[in-house]
Amino acid sequence: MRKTSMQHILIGLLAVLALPALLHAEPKKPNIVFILADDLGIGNVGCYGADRVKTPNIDALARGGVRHTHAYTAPLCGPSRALIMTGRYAFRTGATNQDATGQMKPANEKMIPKLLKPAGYVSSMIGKWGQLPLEPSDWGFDDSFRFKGSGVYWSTQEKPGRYVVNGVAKALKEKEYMPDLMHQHVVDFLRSNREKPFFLYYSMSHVHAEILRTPDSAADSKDLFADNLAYMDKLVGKLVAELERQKLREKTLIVFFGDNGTGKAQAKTSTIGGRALSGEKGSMLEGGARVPMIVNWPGVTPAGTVSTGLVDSTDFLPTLVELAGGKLPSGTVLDGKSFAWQIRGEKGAPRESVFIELARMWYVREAGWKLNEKGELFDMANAPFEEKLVAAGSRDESAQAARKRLQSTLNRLNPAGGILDRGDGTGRHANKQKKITANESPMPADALQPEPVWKTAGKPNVLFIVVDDLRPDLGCYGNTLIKTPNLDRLAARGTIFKRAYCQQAVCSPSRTSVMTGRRPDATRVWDLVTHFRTALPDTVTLPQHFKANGYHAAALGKVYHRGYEDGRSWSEPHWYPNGQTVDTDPADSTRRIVRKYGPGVDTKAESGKGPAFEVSGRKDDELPDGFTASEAVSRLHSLKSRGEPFFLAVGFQKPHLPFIAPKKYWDLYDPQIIPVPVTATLPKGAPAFAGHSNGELHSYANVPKEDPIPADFAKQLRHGYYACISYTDAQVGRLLDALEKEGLSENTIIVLWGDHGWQLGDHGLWHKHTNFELATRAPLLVSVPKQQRVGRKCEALVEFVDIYPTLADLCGLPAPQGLDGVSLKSLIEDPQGTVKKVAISQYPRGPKKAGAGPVMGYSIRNEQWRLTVWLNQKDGSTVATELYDEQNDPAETVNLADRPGQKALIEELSKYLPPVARK
Ligand SMILES: [Ca+2]
Ligand SMILES: [Ca+2]
Repeated sequence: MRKTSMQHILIGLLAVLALPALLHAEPKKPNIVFILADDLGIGNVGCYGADRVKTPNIDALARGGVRHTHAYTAPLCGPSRALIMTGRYAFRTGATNQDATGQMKPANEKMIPKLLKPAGYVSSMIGKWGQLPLEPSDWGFDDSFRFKGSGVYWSTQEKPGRYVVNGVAKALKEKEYMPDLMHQHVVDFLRSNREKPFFLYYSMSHVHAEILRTPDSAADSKDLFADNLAYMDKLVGKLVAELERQKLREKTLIVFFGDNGTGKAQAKTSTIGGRALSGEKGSMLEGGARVPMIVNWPGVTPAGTVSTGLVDSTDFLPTLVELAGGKLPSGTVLDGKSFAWQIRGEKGAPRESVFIELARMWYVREAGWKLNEKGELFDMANAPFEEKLVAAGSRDESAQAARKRLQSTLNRLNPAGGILDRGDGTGRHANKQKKITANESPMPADALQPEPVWKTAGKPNVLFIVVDDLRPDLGCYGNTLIKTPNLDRLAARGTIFKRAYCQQAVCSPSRTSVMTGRRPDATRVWDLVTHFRTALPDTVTLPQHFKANGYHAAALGKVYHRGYEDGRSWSEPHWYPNGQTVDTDPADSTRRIVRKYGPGVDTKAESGKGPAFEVSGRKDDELPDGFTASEAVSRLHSLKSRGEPFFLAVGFQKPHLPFIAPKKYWDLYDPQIIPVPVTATLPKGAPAFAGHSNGELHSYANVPKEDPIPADFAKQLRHGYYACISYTDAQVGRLLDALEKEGLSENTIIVLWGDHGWQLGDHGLWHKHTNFELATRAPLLVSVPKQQRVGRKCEALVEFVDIYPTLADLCGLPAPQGLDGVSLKSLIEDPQGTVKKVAISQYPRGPKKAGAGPVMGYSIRNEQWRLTVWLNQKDGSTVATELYDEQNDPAETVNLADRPGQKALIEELSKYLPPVARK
């Protein structure tokens, strides 16, 4: 029957009237119920096409809301939950593995409930809380019911079913089913908070192993896993029914999410359309990270839609905070991107890629491709069932374009520049047998070792290796592209000082500082033309101190800056790979030099007049560092038979310019996957003289004369730098092999350091010569025979002036007077400790560059900040100030010194400024 025109008018009028009313009725702040299922993959949910099971209640949520097909999170419980709760990636929070999540602190991280509280929300955490640290209340939850461990169901399980309700510890009684107790607490919470907006984080036991019978299981059940899925689904249904009963359903947003993919035991049989997924829980494959996700807010989310857009579990925090009308934390990097627009049924753009990290593995995934930390590209067209590795040299244009896009995303995120995993590489609990207490490092207990060498009789030898211009681009420092198996081998038997800083980022001042244990202002070596004996004629150098205490001290290759050798340091003339031996008159500080020549290799190509790089056709030993390694191997053999302890210093020249390495080391790298700098300009607001004009690089014959260095040439330089590091790594490997062969490993301390950092086009700069983080931070590895904690990364701030007192301490030599550093022995014993509050570096600039002065830039680095103050060396006045937030801006893109509110911080850090050194 045709409607009358009056009916039409009425309907139209009602619609007009109803529209604002509806808008008004629409709750501004939804209640939020976040259901997190444990180890539930997409192959376990009916509406995702799961073959094995029916999940009618979850499917009903999908029918009434949005089902997401491409939602991702970390493939293990703890790291995944950290992402959800903080909205930040693991390399920022440190939550890289199941134990490391425990290191997050409320001072550094804000979780969702804390951000919802100012918007008037009351929050409850019900269920599994592991492996998040502290109590839920420490992170902003007002109410909590938490159980210990995972997969807790019955009191008969091996692990006791303890749980804590708002601080009161309880034990699961016989016949009590933990999921039912949790549901009851959910009901209680809803009933008592129905008037306020609330956030309920419902972290289910299901369906984490151990898979046991449920209260509904038939006595002869053939598929307990299906029973558990059905019970979980039933609990979801009961929760929805309770919301309806409380008349809360229309005002409540439900998010249903899985914390990681299906566990290994169930993965093969959790098929979709008869096919198993690629990978499972804990893997870096689709089956690890791709999880079910349904969002349902009646009347708001467009019902029955399927979204194929990417969602990253860091997105929940900004999304929920936006919906709640809360405020996001400032001064911290959030990785999540709000999809609140999608929940409201509005237009918006989904994120372009997701980032997944576990242990030291990671990948970035976009719609059709994924690229991992090893530079492997996968075609994901047949995901989640198949992931096809694309050959490294593939000329397929879309693959090449994808590689470029994804690599640039990885470069921007720069996970290797953040907090790196210190676990065993699996991301799992490091040692299940070992009980971890709050004060203990959650690291594996090393095998019981005998007493460290410094506690035993006899003097250990010292192998002292210095590598020229080596920045911490090493595997053991978290660079996943570089191939440094031997340096990593050394690191695995020692301590990795992750935050070691040189005192001045150029050869002679830095080396002099290490060898004398004094800062550049004491040695007055700030350049390449001054000998430290000028200012400190009688100083006792590090090897000299060892020599005086019964050691045989010898030097091979570049240890001091070339031409500034020191005869008093060594027991024999200083050997160089070009066949020269150099001795200076030990009684005479004017450096009268005695030179002798023996057989050597040609080092002419090393001068600044040849090309900046060369793919060399020579063998390892036909280049200087290989020749030096051979000499060192034969010296170790002869030193062993001397019957006195030795201090053998070995200096390697590469990766100093020019980048000459045998071809096989170049062949280790596809130049396309070597990262480009995060930033190619000076920090915003930095004085121009904080940088330089790349003079050292331009001194090589084939280098374009203008800055910036063209991209293709820069790529070759970076390739050459990597090739040279791997070449030097191989030479270090020969020394380690020789120590073993000679039976010296058990009584030789090994120290390896790079003399300063290096800029590989970062800030538009090449080489060193600045006060920036990349120039001042350098590798420092110390290995002591029988040290108890090996392979540990020590995050404590240390300085190169500490090397001298450390070695003296480790070898039981008397502590020399007047050194500027401190012993790091305590950090070798306990890498979690600290020895100093700041590390200080410096760099001078002449009056021409600085425009006033000359000036000395002193750079103070503490845990988070780098303050650099440039002082006029004539009158001590401040010429410029730089302040960088190394935590939130590790690439140093913005000088914050002039920002309001930094005055107190600058004053605090300025307390560590030394008096300016007058020229
Ligand atoms: Ca899990
Ligand atoms: Ca150097």
